[in-house]
Amino acid sequence: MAATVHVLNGPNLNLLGKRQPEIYGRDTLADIEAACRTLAAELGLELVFRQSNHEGVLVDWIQEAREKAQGLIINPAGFTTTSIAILDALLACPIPILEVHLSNIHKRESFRQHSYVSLAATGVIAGCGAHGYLLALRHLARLVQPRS
Ligand code: CA2
Repeated sequence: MAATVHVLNGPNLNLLGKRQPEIYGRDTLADIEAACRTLAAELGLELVFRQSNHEGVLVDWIQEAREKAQGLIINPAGFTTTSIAILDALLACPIPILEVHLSNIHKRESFRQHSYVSLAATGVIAGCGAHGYLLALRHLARLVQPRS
């Protein structure tokens, strides 16, 4: 059976492509989803791709991933630096977790540079734009479908 990867996106990422392209690029979230779907099909992965502006909804989806997914990609956006609830949900989720940021958060304001989510992440990709999601998918494919 194909492994399933859930991709979760946090607050304001629904605005991608409409504002601040110099920081976040010109791709919309729908463009990123389409690229992820194409690559997931190539890699033989099932994909669930979601965005919410609400912390509790993201916690519910992480708990759902715990039951239904073999790998998780999360761009927690503004909750990266604030949400212990999201961190706790991720710590209770025993599957590989890749944290993705479009921008290089380490090159930006100091308040963006600390991530609670990184404490639960298997790996972190930042500063590769929309391509970061594809890098994360490729890496998860190696983790969830190890070659013998
Ligand atoms: O670089 C990233 O992916 C971030 O997670 C994006 C978050 C930001 O708070 C993090 O520090 C880094 C912001 C997402 C909001 O994206 C917008 C896109 C277009 C217009 C307005 C916001």
